[in-house]
Amino acid sequence: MLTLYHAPKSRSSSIVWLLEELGQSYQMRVVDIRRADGSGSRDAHNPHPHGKVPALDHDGQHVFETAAIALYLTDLFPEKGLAPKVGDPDRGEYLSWLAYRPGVIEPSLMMRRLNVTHVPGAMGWAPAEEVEAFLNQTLETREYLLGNRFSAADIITGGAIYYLTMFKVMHETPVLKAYTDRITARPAFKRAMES
Ligand SMILES: N[C@@H](CCC(=O)N[C@@H](CS)C(=O)NCC(=O)O)C(=O)O
Repeated sequence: MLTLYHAPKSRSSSIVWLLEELGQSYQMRVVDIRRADGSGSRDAHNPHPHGKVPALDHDGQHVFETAAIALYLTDLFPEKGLAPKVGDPDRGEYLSWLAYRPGVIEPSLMMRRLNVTHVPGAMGWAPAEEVEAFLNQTLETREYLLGNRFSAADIITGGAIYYLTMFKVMHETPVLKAYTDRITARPAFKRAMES
């Protein structure tokens, strides 16, 4: 049994989208979380070590961190074709894109939003302008992050591009707009947004 600990309009929506793409049955436990506006509070029913979402329970195995949950689920259901398998030439790039969201996109764009100066050499991620340039350059010639194949990287990292451009933290360009329109046109995305 898969149980997703979820809070509406949060990072766990990416995992709802992924589960909908995978077509798996799962249980959703909606939990309260602390929100940036000061509302909400840590929920005692949430097994996440920091009271955050998403968290996943799979027959007693606990997984947390969005990228780790995505990798866990796509490895669990390889036949669904949402990720290159071990040995596939796209596997390395897939893993890189999964890690790129929490490791590079989120910290660099959050620094921009909070007006924090990037210190070259001191931070483990590139400045926001460089990240944007890299994403635009990549997606200029590709339909999806892995080329012409949709994968969970588009849900996790593409989903972040969608939210960050929507909230105007990342600059929208025709390339990024065409890409986010493409991935959010999927029926599974629309189902996930209803949860
Ligand atoms: N690095 C985590 C971040 C998770 C996270 O911060 N989730 C937010 C919701 S979007 C949350 O639960 N916030 C509540 C809190 O910080 O206590 C991941 O990628 O899963």
